[in-house]
Amino acid sequence: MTTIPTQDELSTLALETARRCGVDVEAHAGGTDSRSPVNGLPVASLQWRDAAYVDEAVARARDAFLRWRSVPAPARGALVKRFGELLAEHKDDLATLVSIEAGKITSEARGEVQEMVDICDFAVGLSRQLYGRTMPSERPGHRLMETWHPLGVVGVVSAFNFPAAVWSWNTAVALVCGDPVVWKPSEATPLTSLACHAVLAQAIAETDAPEALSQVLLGGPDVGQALVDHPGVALLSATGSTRMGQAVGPRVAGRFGRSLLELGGNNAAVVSGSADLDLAVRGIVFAAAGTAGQRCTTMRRVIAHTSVVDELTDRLASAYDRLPIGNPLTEGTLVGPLVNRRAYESMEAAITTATGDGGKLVVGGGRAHEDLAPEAFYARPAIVRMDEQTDVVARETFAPLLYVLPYDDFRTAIDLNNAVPQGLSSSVFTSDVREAELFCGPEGSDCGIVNVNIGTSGAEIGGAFGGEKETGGGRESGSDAWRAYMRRATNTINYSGELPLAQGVDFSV
Ligand code: UN1
Repeated sequence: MTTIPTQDELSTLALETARRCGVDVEAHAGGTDSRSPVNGLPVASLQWRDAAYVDEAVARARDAFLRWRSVPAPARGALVKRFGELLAEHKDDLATLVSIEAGKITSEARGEVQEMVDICDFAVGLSRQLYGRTMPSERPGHRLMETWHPLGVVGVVSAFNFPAAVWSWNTAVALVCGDPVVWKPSEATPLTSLACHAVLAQAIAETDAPEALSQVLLGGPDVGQALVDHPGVALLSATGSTRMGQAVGPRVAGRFGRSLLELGGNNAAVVSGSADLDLAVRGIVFAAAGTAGQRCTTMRRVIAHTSVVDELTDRLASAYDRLPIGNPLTEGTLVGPLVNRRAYESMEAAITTATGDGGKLVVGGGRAHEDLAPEAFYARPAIVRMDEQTDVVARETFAPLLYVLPYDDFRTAIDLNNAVPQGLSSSVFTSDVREAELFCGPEGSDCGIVNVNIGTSGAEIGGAFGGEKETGGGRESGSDAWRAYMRRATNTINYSGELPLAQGVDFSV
């Protein structure tokens, strides 16, 4: 039986932890309550900014940009190096805040902070590798090349479920690219964001970098909207629902700003008849029930070959029966709470719709620990066996709800994988190299992340993260995602003493 901390216990722990990360809690006190999903009760009361303040914040960021853009990139890397060291020192404290505000179990919360340390390492290396190409010029005595320059102020709008790591992916890379960041975090996770910012502020102070390289604006949707609309924000990186992205994308495009969108996912695993089922079960349970189903990469669909679908479903159901649900701060818990009542209700509504469509609830559903924590929403991870991919299956329900569908022919499985509006992550469990390659190839999964014999979630930072279709098309984190944070100049350098024109044009006077 789990124990749920009282309001006092949790609030004291949260504020003390934030203080240890360098947050001046008293200076921010007052105003708006935030609740912890752990007990559903208020954990902190903090001042919110209003939309009018965004102007001032962007102006400060702009000043910082004008200085930071001329600092050599490897010297910018020195700031990010220090930031990564401080994050590692504060790993446990930041993880505690993530658990309290996002409801993540300790191991996953620590993993989130590790992801921040990792992206700092990556960005430090990147600070010496912001490569441009050189191209052969068609003209004698000419050189053609491209140079990458800092872009400008980056606005980051982040979601509750990765309240720290997603900001750090953007921030570590933006900083080495020469860009300051103005951050509007989720309303649900204010202390985590203040703590992350405080750690970065310390690194900024220690390395004599401009203070306004990092700003965090606690506030409501109006603050996010003001950032979206501000002409001084060169890149707006937003993580959240597809609906949010549909509002943000066109607004930023309307002012010819750049946007980087990380929106909904409806991620599937195809489990072939040749799959190693032990591996598949473990991979699916982590990806589908881990983080209480609240990752954008959470597995929401399993498309299993008819020869294994029954056995797989039974084995998943028995694993689900053994999942320890409860206080995410307690050792041994694997499934923490949902973020709020709305999330729980949408899960229940989806189960009702799915069973109305002919689906069979195999395991889970309903609430755990209602007696211990009447204001919190601990959902029992659920599996619904479906014959067909109905509308509700094609929607993203941000909760631990997994649909299992059968298939006969591998190409049908690929079609089912792709027949949803979202395109973030996907995986195939198979021992057949031809199936694996087909799934990864041009006729295979249409997602931005395509895995073999691992689940859909838990990507490393080294790769580019993001997806297609309603997922928004953005890529952040590793690989060459840095290019979104810089502007490219193409340079033609003439050292010939003549002036030959391209394409053989003759214009002699
Ligand atoms: C998200 O859910 O918004 O691949 C990000 C993963 C994590 C990031 C998820 N590295 O699951």
